[in-house]
Amino acid sequence: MKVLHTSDWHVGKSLRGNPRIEEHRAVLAEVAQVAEREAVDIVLVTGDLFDSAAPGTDAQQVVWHALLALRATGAQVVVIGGNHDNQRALDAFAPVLEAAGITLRGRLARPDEGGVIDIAGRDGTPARVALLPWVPEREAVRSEQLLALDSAQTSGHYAGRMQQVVESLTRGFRPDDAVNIVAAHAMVRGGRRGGGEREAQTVIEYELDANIFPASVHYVALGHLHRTQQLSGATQIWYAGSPVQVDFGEENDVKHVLVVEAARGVPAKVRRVPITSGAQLRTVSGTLDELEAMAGEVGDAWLRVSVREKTRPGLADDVRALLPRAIDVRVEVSPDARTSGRVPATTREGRTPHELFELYLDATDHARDKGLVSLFDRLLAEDFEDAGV
Ligand SMILES: [Mn+2]
Repeated sequence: MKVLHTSDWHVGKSLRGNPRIEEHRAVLAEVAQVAEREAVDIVLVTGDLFDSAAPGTDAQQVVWHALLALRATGAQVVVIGGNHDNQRALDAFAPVLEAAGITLRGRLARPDEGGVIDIAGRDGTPARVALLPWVPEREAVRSEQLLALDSAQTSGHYAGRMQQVVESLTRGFRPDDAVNIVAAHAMVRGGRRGGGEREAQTVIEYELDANIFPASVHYVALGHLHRTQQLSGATQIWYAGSPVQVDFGEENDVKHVLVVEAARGVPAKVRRVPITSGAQLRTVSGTLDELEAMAGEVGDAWLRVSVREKTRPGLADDVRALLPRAIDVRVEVSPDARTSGRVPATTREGRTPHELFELYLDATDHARDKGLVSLFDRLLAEDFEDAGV
């Protein structure tokens, strides 16, 4: 039996106001091509389909279309909610997708109420999948306990409750009966962050131990962290990671989906399949001349640019004219300016504001821009007028 595991799409995510919807469309089409080519039996999408709890209509169109395209490959499609998703909204929509043969579980359900599902592969091989969507802390721990416990106790409590949840979901698993799978959106200890995850929900309070997944499970499909990675434990435990670089913390990551080959009674084999349709995120630095020379080579990458020039008005615009995909432009402060950034008091004595402003520009490595100095003079004069001086 073949399973394709993908996660953390974050559709609707924009970068400093630049929409990435077309990128997502291309990336998810590539994921569907992999599912088709590999003729997988099951596609698992382990949460954070959307970047926000109130996704725009274009983001919704891309996600529903992608799920239907995956289903059209002949695979069974199973989806759980992540912390970025509106988990209740996913559940409200689930019956519609169910009619299309797609299982969508926004929130945790009891094992006998949809928390564990049985699926047959193309050749009739049975699979049993336990679904563990993101569980917010307030739902795992009763509110009065949250109030009465300190952070360390609450942390243990969350992990303890989640361990009970996993035990209850996997109680019926027998390694020889079926291919047993857990699909979870969770922070599991030992995982390395990508950088684009929501900080508050990767903290220690939410950390689960990898040992809560029993050896009777053939494969644990995790979502939440954006870097593709395997965790050590009693079985195969993997984060698929996001199929696009979600944030600059992920700029050196290769993005993947995972193709898992599993059979009853033997350990699963996991293979990474790179997904390359997304634009790269890159950090570059240099003088304007050096940046101009890079323009051909950076292609369609989104850029964080550090420019090595004296600060002056319009510098960022000049960088964007050379590199239109520069979404973040910073001026690199030279070591000289950093150490001599202050004008000594003796030099300041007896100077006019105009002279002091010029000294400040020199000392902080700014160009002595005539326009800027005269703007300073004008503002200073206005200020005196307003004050009735
Ligand atoms: Mn997440």
